[in-house]
Parts: sequence; structure tokens; C-alpha cells
Amino acid sequence: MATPQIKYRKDYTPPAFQIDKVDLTFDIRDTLTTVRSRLVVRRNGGEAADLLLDGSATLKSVTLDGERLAEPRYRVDADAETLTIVDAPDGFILEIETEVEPAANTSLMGLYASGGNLFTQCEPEGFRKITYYLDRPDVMSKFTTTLIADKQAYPVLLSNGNKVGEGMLDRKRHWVKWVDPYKKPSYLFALVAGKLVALRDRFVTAGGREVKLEVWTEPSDQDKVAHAMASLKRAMKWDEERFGLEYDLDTYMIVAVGDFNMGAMENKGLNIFNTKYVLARQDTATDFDFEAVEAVIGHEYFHNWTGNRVTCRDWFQLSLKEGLTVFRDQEFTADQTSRAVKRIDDVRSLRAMQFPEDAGPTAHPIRPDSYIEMNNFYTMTVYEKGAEVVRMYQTLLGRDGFRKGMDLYFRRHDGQAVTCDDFRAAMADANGVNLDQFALWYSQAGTPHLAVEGAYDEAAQTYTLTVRQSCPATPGQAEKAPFHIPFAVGLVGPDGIDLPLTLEGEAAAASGATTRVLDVTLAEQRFVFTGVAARPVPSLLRDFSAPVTLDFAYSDEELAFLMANDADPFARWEAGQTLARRVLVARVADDAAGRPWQGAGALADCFAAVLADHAIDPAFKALMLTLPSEAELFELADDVDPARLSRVRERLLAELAQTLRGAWHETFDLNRTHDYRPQDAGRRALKNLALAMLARLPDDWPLDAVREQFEGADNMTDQIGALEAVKHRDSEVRTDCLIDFAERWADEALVMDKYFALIASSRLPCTLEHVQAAMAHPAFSIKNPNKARALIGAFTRNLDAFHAEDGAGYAFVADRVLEIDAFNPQVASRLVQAFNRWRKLEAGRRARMKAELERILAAPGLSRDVYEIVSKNLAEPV
Ligand code: B3K
Ligand code: ZN
Repeated sequence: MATPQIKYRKDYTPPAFQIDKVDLTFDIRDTLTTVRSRLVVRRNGGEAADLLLDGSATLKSVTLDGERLAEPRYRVDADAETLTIVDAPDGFILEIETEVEPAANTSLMGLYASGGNLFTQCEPEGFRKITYYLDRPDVMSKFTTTLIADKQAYPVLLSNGNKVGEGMLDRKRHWVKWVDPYKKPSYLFALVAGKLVALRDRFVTAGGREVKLEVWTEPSDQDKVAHAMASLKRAMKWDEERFGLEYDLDTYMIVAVGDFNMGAMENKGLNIFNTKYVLARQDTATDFDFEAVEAVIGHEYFHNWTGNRVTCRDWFQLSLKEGLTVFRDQEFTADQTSRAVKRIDDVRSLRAMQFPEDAGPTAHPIRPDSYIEMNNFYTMTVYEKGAEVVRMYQTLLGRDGFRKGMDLYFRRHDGQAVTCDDFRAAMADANGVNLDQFALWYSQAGTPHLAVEGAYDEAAQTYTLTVRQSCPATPGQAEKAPFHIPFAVGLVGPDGIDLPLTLEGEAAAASGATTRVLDVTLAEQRFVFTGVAARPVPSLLRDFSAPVTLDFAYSDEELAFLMANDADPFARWEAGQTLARRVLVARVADDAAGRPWQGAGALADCFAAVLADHAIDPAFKALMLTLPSEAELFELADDVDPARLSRVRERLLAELAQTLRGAWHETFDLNRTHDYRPQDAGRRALKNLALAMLARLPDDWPLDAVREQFEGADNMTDQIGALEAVKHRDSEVRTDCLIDFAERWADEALVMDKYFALIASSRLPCTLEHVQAAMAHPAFSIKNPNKARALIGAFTRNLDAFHAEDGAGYAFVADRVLEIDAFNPQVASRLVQAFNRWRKLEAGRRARMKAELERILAAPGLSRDVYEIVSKNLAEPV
């Protein structure tokens, strides 16, 4: 393969032409769809004589101002995927006809078929697979779309905007015309055609406009969309209340599709969703699924302002819309559920998935400087760290200051394609503050580290925090300048109550505040608190005020104290996590050195105290009693032996189960509920955690409890809770329940995804064989991204099976990467990132993983997507 071309942010130039109006006609036939596009084009001040359009569809004809062009007046370059109109005039009408074959499109980008229906996915560069266009986000245009198809095969024809007409073309074929009054980039274009049904509702905006709401699915799924509709209405209301943002079209449509590369897509007025984030019914979806549906529905809806009305100038700015919209959906969920629990959930996933990315070979700033394949940059860094960066503005400016910044951003940029710097400028200008140093969060990759020391001076009654910041080297960035870090702290007095905080030089307890956000801006900085009457315990990084790692030499007693007393829920939870990390890291080192098992130590007492405290909210309690994830622990050492990590973590859990068995039992009993109510999600989480702990006891009765729960459950959370509890136990209960589950849910694709993930995540020794067998299951299809992710994706997170010492797990995944890459590079590229941390492994596994990466890189016909990831993996580290 010719080495793929790298695109650089610094090379941005404005488009030489603009397209003021687009008229599209899709003539949908059995296998071929003909696309006629009529563009009103105007020179945009540029010098270039030629108009260079992006595209890869089969070109049928090109007409300029009514004159059919022949070569050499136009030129197609198939390798570069471009169409050049040679010597284009300053203003003209360009008509282009292309042909596409949706059923043969396995990449699920552009126009494709799923279950006999047609869908599009255009972000970031899928529109060019449909027609030739200036397929870049800073070309915004008004779209009109006419869809023509056989009425029986495709009774429903949807596109962006408002429906303005429909009728019959002949006896069989009908047409529908849509006009989107808002200018938009091509990546927000969408169409849907097929046999679908809608749940309909309405929403009246704060300004009194009535909006029709429609959630479209296959007919068999209509009984699972009530939650999606209710979530949409809550999201619309929330955005009005929190940000003063109203919806702007007559109709808002959501369409669910079973074959989809990611979660969902915010196409203007016509969101297309993975079924996973629309369908939810108590018996088929877990509490976690219900929350995820609401969050993604919110996310796509919020994009209407942050993404669609104001969009990105170029794809390097992706975090402008994604970081901001994730922040908005996080706040939405926090307001609908428990703010503390939501914050902790988000930090857990950041640590499990974004911190490793930031420390690995694909590390990049939230605004990357270069890419080979843009699809590789829809990352945890751009999305989740991007959301943390947006959250830091709010932490620094306060909620009102942040809102002022948002208002100014929309006032300045509505209808424009802008940059991350424009957003930062709006925040700074609206608040009259300088955010120059804050810009480093956009340009420097890596997770900053804070080393903090505390000193109490009894005579002077002061407490001094010394903060040193650093940031590890990342690819292409050896040295980092100090970040502007909002560092939220409190001081907890000996009675467990927060002290009012006064910084040196301030009037005593001027604000009475017990949490202060310190501006950490230097490599090393001291903060002196005055009037501190007794030695406090510092509560640091409250509410996880910045995406950093932190070190403070707490004693075990101080951590236990914070776990019991900290008024900040995040810091309270974090104290327990710090203690657990400490124990786990020590036990892993003991195991490696052949030292005997030292036990859970102080952690067991802390768990006992939490279990006994009936005042703690159940969802929060479940988090307090959950150890740091395996993925998070993986990052804490070098030369990692995954099997040892898994074994030690499991041994600790078994000990905590055994030592506290009475308390787990009581917790299990107290949190059982008879009839399903959504609001009992926290109790179910805690009860299922207790059940999983009890199932670790070497007794039979917990297995009976598992069977009883599985058989009697009236909801999916409890069914899965039961299966999760025994998935690592070689027992009849496990086998019986799994067989029963697969039979019962054979026709529910999303539930079968859970079945495949359960099989692939088992620690039992035969997991690889089970996964191989599952690939032949009638409900499995490697072509379906949800299935591939459920089975093979879950397998890559399995510390035992994927990391089997002989390398069989690595070889299996490498084979699947190559197999999938041949038809869907995006899914393959996600999967291959399971190899990203190969340098962290102990020598034997490191060598075996490296060999698989080299084998993939040498394979003929590799996609740009996989090439980019694998070549970065094999490049020498900085
Ligand atoms: N904007 C889309 C993501 C498109 C991904 C393309 N590979 C979904 C979202 O973030 O809302
Ligand atoms: Zn998004």
C-alpha cells in the first residue's frame, strides 16, 4: 500500500468555493440508487481556477450551467477520490449524477442498507461516498432533498428539515420532498427509506411553538420506544431551562437502525441511532441501558445547537462540538439522576479508557494536530477529556459565568463553522478573564500529574499545600508547559466538619466557603490557608475538578477518615479508591515477589463501615464498594502480568466477600424489591453487587440465590445481575442460566449482544473456545458492529483469555481485525486498539503482541484506519 497521506491542522485554508444551495434527488431502485445533485456554486475569493470536489461514487454525468461536460473539462482521480472541474467560472450551477449500491456498502458509511431499509451516515466524510461535493464542515449550504422509491418497498421516506410535499410518480413509485431551512455542512445530511413505524408525540417549546416528535423503528420494536420519547422531551425541556436553547424545526425525528458503527448521529432534524440507544423495555434493557438511552438521546438533541447551529471549521476542531455536547449530556444526566453518582461513573470510565489512551501510542491533544483517518479521532480524548476541559471552564467561571460564555458564543457564531479558540474567546470575553494559558489543554496531550504535600503549622495556625505539576511525554511532545489547573480543595477538621477557608492575604473567612478552587498555573506553587485551628485532613481535587492524577501521602487512617466524613461525594469515594489502589498495587507486588498473601488490611474495615451505614444512598454505596477497574489498575505499573492482576484482584474480592459475608448477605436481603420500579435502580445495583460478592463464597447457597433471582426476575437488570455473579464460576447454574437466556432471547438482537459479552468476559479457562463457538451461533454476525463489539470487543478486555500466555488470544483478535478490516475499517480500527498498551506488558506477552501487530501491518490491502493505529503502535516511543 502507498503510505497514506497525513493531514495537518496547520495546513487549513478556507474553501476556494462556497455552495449556496443544494438540491438532491435520490432515485431508489432495487440495487442501484441514482443521485442527482444540483449545486449553486460561487467562488469564495480564492485564486484557484479549478473546483476540486471530494467523491468516490460512480460518476454518470457532469453538467455546468446546462452544458454537459466532457473530459478534459472535468477530471476524476479515483485514488485521491476527487472530481476536478477545470477552469470553473465565478458563479455557476453544477449538476452531477452518480450511482451507488447501498446493499453492497459494508462500511456503513455513506448510503447503506440494513434489514432491507436504507440509511445514511455522513460524518465525517461519508457524504462523498454518495455524491461529489465540498465535503468539509466549513462549507454550509441549504439542502432540499427529494426521495423517489417504490411505495411498497419503501413506504417511509425521510430526510432533514420539514416535509414540503409528497405524491405518486406513477402507479408504484412515490416521492417525498424535504426542505431544511438551516444552512448545514454535508456531514449533517441524512436520509432514511424503508418499512418503519413511528411513535408520535409533541412538544411545545418555551416560545410556544409546537414540534412534532417521531421515533421510528421496525414494527416489532415499537413496544420499546416509550423511554426514548420521554427522554427526548426531558432533554428538550432541560436545554431550555439550563441554557435557554429551543428547538428550531417543525419536526424532530429519531430513527433506530441495527447496523450502525457508533452510538448515534445528530443529523439535522433526523437523528439516526443505533438501536442500542433507542430501545429499552424493563425486561430487555438494564438500568444501565435505560440511563445510556437517555444520555445519548440528550447528547444528539443537544448537538442541534452545539454542533449543528454552530459547527466545526475543520475536523481538528471536533472537540468543539463533542467535548461541549458530552459535557451537556453529563449535566443533563446529573440533573435527572444523582449528580454524585454520575460524576463518579464518568471519572471511572475516564480512568479506565481515556487515561490509557493519553498514556499510549495514539495519545493526542483534544484538538489533534494531524491525522491519517479522521474516523480514528472520535476518541475518549476528544469526547470525554474534551468534556472535562469544558467542565473546567465552568469550575473556573462558575455556573453563571459559564452560561454567559455560552450565550456570547451563540450570539457571535450562530450559523458559523468555528474553532476551539473561538469558544475559549467567548468564555474569556463574556467574563473579562484571561484564558491564554488554558489553551494548553487543547494543544498538549497526556494526563497531568499533581504531586501535593501538606504542612500544618500549629503555632502559626496555617496549613500549606505545595502543588507540583508535571505531564508525561507523549508522541511528538517530549516537553510540556504547565497547565492552568482548577484545583478544588477543602480542609476537613478533626470533627469531620469542613473548615471555612481563608487564603493568606485575604480577610478572615471572607467568603465562608469550605471548598476553594485554587488556580494552579506554575510548575510548583504554594497555597497557605490561615486561621486553621487544628490539624486538618485535606480533601483534594473535589468533584474531580481537573482530569489529572494526584499523589498525596495520606495515611490509611486519613483515607478511612475521609471515606467516613468528606462532604464532597467525589472525594469521599476517591479516598476509598486510593486505599484500594494502594492495597492492590502492594498485593500484586507481593505476588510477583513470591511473598505470602497479606490480606485486605484497612480496606476490609472501611468496607465494613460503608456496608453498615444505612444513611448512604444505595447507588453511591455500590460505587464505594467497587474496586478500581482492571483497566485502571493496568496503568499503575510496568511489566504487567494481566493474569496476576486478575488473580490478585479476584483474591482480594474473595477475601472481602468472606470477611464481610454477614454484611453482604444483609445488604442483599435489604435491597431486594418485589415489583420493578425504575427509581429502584440504585438498590438493584447494590443488591447485585452483594450477590456477586456472595457468589464468590465457596458455598452452594449463593448459587441457589442466583438461580432464584434469574428465574424470578421481572427485569433485565436482575437477570444480568444473576448471570454476572456466576459468569466466572464453573457451575451448573451458570450453564443452565446461560442456555435458558439464549433460548429465551434468541429473537432480541440487543439482548443477544449481552449474551455474547457474558461469554467473552468469563475468566473460565475455555473462554476462547466458547467465543469461537459463539461466532457460529445463528444470532451472531461479524458484519454487525454491535455483535462484533459484544463478542470480540468484550474478549479484548478479558485479562485472562485475551492475554493467555501462549498468545492464542492475541492471534485470534488479530485474525478478526484483518477479517473485519476487509469490509468495515472503522470497526476493525477500534478493535485493533486493544493492542495499544502492548509496551506495558511483561516481556513474553509484549513480544507476542508485537508480533501480531507486525503481522497486521504486513497484511495486504490494509485500510488507512487500521494502518494509522498499528503504525503508531510500532513507532519508537518518545
Ligand atoms: N457525531 C457522531 C459521531 C460520528 C462518528 C463518525 N465516525 C455522534 C455523536 O458524537 O453524537
Ligand atoms: Zn456527539
